[in-house]
Amino acid sequence: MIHVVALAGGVGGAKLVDGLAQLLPPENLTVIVNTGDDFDHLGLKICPDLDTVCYTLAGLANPASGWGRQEESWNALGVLKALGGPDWFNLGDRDLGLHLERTRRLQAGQPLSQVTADFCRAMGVKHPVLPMSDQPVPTRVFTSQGELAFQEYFVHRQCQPEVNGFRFDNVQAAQPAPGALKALAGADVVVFCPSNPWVSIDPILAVPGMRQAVGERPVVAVSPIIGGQTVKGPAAKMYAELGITPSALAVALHYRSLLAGFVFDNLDESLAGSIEEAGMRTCVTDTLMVVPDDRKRLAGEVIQFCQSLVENTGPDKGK
Ligand code: FO1
Repeated sequence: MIHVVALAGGVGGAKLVDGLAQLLPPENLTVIVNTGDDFDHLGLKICPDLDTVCYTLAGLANPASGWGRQEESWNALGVLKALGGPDWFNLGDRDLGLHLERTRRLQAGQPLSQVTADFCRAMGVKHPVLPMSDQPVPTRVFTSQGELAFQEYFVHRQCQPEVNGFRFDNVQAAQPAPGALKALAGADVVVFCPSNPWVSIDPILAVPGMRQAVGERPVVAVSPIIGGQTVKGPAAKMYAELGITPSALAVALHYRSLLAGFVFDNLDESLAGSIEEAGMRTCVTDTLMVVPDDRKRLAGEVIQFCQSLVENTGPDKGK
């Protein structure tokens, strides 16, 4: 059975990770998660993508939003609001409990990767989930309304300001989290989940050493864009604002130099020729994950595609 390292951001990425985790045992799947979205809020350290992946794998995620927890209550937020505090970022009571404990541990000097591993164990998550780095690498968004912190852009301003670039603060001083490079070196294939290329996958690749380690393995990306639109989030809007027509082809070209294979939706079948011309193999299928069973089905197709790439190209580059 193949060894996979999956790179993931938030909700879309977490769904595919969940499917992969249903088919691959913990020793065959490691997940590396974007932490560029992390921020300090109300004195707490919030790690939205890490939490989304962990809650999803634990079966605790809110099925409606994809982020936060199921069976959530909002008493603390209600009190905060009544007192005139900042209530634009929705933190539920159960979720807050996790943020309190993570913040306490980080302040006591534990690295984020250790805290995440401990929380995964406590929540029954068996597959290794690693933050991209233990050092904070906050994403900054350059917009028509000035430079914004990521969650200020994403949640507070609801992705409305026009985007013209990104910066991953502090990235040169960051290192891949312990275990990340080793997992990549042992992987038969790296899967880029259907996450935002600009602000979910690029920050992971920007951590020094990560792009090179990924580039030494065959890489398969799953498109987060279907029919020119993003399933969730601002990826398509970002492409358009950056002057690139949003499409599965645009995503394939975004990663081009890294990719051995690209998985995209039946709706975009007509792009197959152009994507293959860019030098990668293609897998055209139903990539929309609506109901829980879709995750396992798509993950099965991705694994099969990865296996065929690895078998046909030998143990080397897969290209
Ligand atoms: N996304 C929202 O659109 N609105 C929110 O109020 C919100 C709160 C929130 C709380 C905890 C958490 O882990 C995630 C949360 N998210 C919220 C999602 C998150 O900010 C974004 O989806 C990611 O950063 C992008 O991947």
